[in-house]
Amino acid sequence: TAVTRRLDYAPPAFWIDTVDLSIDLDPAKTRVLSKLTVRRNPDVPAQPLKLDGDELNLARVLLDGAGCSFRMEGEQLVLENLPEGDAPFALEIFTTCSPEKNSKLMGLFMSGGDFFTQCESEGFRRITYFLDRPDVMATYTVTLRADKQRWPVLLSNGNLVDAGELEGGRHYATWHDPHKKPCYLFAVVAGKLVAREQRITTRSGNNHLLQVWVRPGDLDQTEHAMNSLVHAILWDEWRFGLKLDLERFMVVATSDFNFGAMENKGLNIFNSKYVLAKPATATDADFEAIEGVIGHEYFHNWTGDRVTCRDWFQLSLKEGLTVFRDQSFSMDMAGTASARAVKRIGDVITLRTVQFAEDAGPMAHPVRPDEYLEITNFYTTTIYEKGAEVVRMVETLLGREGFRRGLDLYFQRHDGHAVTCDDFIQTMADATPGSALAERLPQFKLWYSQAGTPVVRAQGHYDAAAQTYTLQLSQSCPPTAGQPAKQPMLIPLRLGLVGLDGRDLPLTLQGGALLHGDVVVLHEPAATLVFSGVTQEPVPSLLRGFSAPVKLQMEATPEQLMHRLAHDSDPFNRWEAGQQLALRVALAQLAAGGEVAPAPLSDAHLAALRAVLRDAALDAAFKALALGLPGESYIADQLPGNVDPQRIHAVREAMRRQLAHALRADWQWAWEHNHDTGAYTPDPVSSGRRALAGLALAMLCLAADGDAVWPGKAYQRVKDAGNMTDRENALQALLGCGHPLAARALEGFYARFSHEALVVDKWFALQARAPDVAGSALPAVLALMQHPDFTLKNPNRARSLLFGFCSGNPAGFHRLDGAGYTFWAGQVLALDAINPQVAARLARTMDAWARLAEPWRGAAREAIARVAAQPKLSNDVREVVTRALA
Ligand code: HT7
Ligand code: ZN
Repeated sequence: TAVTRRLDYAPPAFWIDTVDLSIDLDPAKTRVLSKLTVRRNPDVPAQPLKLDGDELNLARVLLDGAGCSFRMEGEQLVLENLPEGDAPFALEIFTTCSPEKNSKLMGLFMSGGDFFTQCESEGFRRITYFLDRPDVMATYTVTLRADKQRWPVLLSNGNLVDAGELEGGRHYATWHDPHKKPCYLFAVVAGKLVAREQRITTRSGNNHLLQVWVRPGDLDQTEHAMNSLVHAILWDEWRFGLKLDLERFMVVATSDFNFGAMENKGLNIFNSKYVLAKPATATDADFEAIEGVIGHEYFHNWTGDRVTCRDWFQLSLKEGLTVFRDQSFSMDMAGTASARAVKRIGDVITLRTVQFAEDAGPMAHPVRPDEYLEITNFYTTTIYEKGAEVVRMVETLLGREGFRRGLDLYFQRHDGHAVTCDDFIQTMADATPGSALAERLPQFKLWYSQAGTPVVRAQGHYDAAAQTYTLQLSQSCPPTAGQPAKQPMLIPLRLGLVGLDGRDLPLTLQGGALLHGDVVVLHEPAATLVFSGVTQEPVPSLLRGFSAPVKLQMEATPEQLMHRLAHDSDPFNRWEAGQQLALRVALAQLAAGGEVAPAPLSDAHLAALRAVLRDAALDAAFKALALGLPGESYIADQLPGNVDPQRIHAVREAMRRQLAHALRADWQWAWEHNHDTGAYTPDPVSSGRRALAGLALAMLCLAADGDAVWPGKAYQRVKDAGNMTDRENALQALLGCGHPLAARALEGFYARFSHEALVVDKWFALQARAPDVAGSALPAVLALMQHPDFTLKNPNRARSLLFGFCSGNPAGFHRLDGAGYTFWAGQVLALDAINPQVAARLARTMDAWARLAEPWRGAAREAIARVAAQPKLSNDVREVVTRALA
């Protein structure tokens, strides 16, 4: 298949106004009759109608009720002799497909004996022939027929308009969706399902039926998802004036799903991981993720469904904006300033560890890509998380009010249309004339077209006599594939100057004003800012709240960093100062060569961390983050190349052990004050306390030095914890210190939860990430692959073990003998034959291979080349490995 390019976009030659689908559901052979009203697009020169298809069996085509000629061009169905003129004509297409053979989980597939669909991006063509592109929007009526006993519930988008019995034990349901939509938002579900139901009346007085559909035994795990949905609906109306536009809104869970969830109009389909939760089986992180993903899919109803993408290059139009909205929602739900900051820090950790790495690797692409071989490879952290940062910068530039005005205009102008990233940003500027965005719109748009992470360098100088503080800023952006030279970007930098007493000094910028009192808009390659009336030498605090997705490089002494760790009024930068301190220690150790120092952290550094841990004014959640060390891959990303993953692991472990030993009494204190959180609720305060208690327990186990007390306590907690967060943390603590009790604890854990698929996933993942004692990790993973519960066919299961090992266990994976990479290659190929999307994601775990030192680099190249040499590779995996080797 050829590369698709953004600049080749052309409007469709035909429009499809209505779609009437009759689907006779059968696992082996589902019969689909599609009746379409089609008309020529008068703005496009006459040409044949080419309908997309994929793995379909075509039985019959009728044009205005009569047989007609057609031909196949590859997988496309081509009709040439169509009526002239603009008048609509009727097409009837009868096809069959086989859901039970559909292991790709795109189109119509089966999960646990039930039927589900996944149509984004190009799955609808696996159900029927169609113009499978998001700018073709139609009104859908869908009749489903199925055996009533096996599939008593029949769902599709919109409103149920008819239902009844049929002969032979079958039944039917007809659904009509009043909203025009692109086919990627079409959905069908049929199964033995039950629903938690709730009626809500919104601010505007409208009444809606909400349903969360799950398998019969899972109803007790739907309360949190339902609460999250209610909160999301109320929040969107409160914050953005966006109302639910459907009488009925449904969420359905399936345990076989390639992604997190899908925003089908009125019928969101979810990976069960993002719906099902009860305290006994789901962790705080799971509860938080459910709120975020339920919010995300619901928010798509406006940013995605009502205003959709013109083409798939515009994916970030809906995804970046919707991630920004779900992040804002979760922050508002978190409540306190501290809990908001904790959420922001979590989001930035993801961005910096995953997206920055993507931007520096072979799959680097702009937020609005220029080309793809397989679009599903571009559901990336750049499109999602960097895209959300771009929207966040728009909000920073416009202010909350201006941003709201912009979004109001966006819906006024574009509701019901398929539009572009340019349309979005132009609207935001048009709504806010004179704003920092409107003034420099073409430059801001570089965020959509330039790949790579910009670097901002800053240097400060204090002039005591003049009482000025001068800040010299410059920016650059590294070359990425196809973009050797970059232009300067528009970068909003939120900043402060921290005084001796830890309080912010007043900011007076010579010859200019700061946006919102604390934001500098850097647009030149280099700029000098002079702050006057600075009565003492300040400690600069730049990029507060992570106001732009850039790498900030600024010299700072350990004392300055410790001052900010102790005092910065911006909690994000307070945390960041601690990360910088730790990072410097790690980088110094890596640069030093020779034996890894057993105790690399200075006494002052340890004292600063102790002070944070003991600070009565700080929340436990913040403390847990501030005492956490940067991850191994993030440390690796800071190196120019020649990465030795084993040494990075050894250095970080030395730091961790020292932190465990030196602060032993403080960890014990933290444990005692936080380990009992009473009856479980997933609120930020008690989940923060559980996080800190979990960290303390892991540290105490690590510092046990042969003493059985703390490992014994951890073992006991695995047995009798009142919730999954505490239980999993305790198990992780035992595994993390390599204690022999871990094996028994794992056994007991499995015995207790073997019937809970999502917990069994955790059980596999925990072991995949377990320390590599004497090369034991890979053999353990190989043994787990033989476990009766393991299967490559279920994406969650495959991810928990394979991704857990290949990306979550660097020391185990990057073996000196290269066996980790050989294993990776084998699994990518095995998965590719089943589910190319999941295989391509696994393939991406080797993205950073070229930055490795020898012998890893050579072994990695060989493994990737082995995959690339496979003749029957999917486009998904081919694109990833070809780029990796380019
Ligand atoms: N918009 C949804 C994308 C999605 C997807 C894409 C490719 C293959 C399978 C998929 N399942 C869902 C997810 C979202 O951003 O809400
Ligand atoms: Zn989304």
